[in-house]
Amino acid sequence: MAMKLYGAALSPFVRKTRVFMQHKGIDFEAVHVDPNNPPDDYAKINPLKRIPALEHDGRFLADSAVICQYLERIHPDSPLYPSDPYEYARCLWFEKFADYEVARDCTFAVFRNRIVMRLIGKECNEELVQKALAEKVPPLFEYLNGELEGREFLVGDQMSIADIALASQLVNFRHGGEKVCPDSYPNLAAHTARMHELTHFAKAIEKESGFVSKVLDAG
Ligand SMILES: N[C@@H](CCC(=O)N[C@@H](CS)C(=O)NCC(=O)O)C(=O)O
Repeated sequence: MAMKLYGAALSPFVRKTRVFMQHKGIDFEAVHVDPNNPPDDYAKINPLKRIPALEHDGRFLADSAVICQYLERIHPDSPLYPSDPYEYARCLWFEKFADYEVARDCTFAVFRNRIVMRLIGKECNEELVQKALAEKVPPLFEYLNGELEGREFLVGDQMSIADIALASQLVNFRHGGEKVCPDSYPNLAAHTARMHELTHFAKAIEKESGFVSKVLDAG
């Protein structure tokens, strides 16, 4: 039986997990769960009621980082974690940086206010968005831009979970009407452009952008 991935298309954590699975050629059924209104029994799958969650052979896992590590163990082909111990740890560091720091300021401040709030009929707090853009985002981008100096990928010379996690958060930044400024952060802008051009990201962006435009038009 195919695995089931519970979640919604616009979630950066779900997209990250989906791109990871697609890259590895893992078959899965996408089961829609709206994080703003999850079904009553979803707490049995994830007590935090967050997305994504994975069902495999009747067992469940939650959290994109946990799910991806599990999938890497059971599908080691097309590896998305480096084998060198230090590089492996660096990769986890960048994944965490994307999932917690970049997510907080690019997804939860910018995207959530400008898109999700409209979707659920609430007001966008543009003041909070502007504060994030002026004060919170620049140090994050400066750091990532420096780490990408002379490099194609965040760690080693192959794409890893770190690149996927970061690029996925920056899809939400883009849906929120922002982009990584190429004049201020040329390495990060180039990395983001390369990642977003990859087939699985490009298809997701195209599909999601149509939906985001409708949300904006309706608002
Ligand atoms: N660290 C988690 C974060 C998951 C997360 O925050 N998902 C959001 C959607 S983008 C969610 O489910 N929010 C609903 C809530 O927190 O109640 C992961 O990587 O899976």
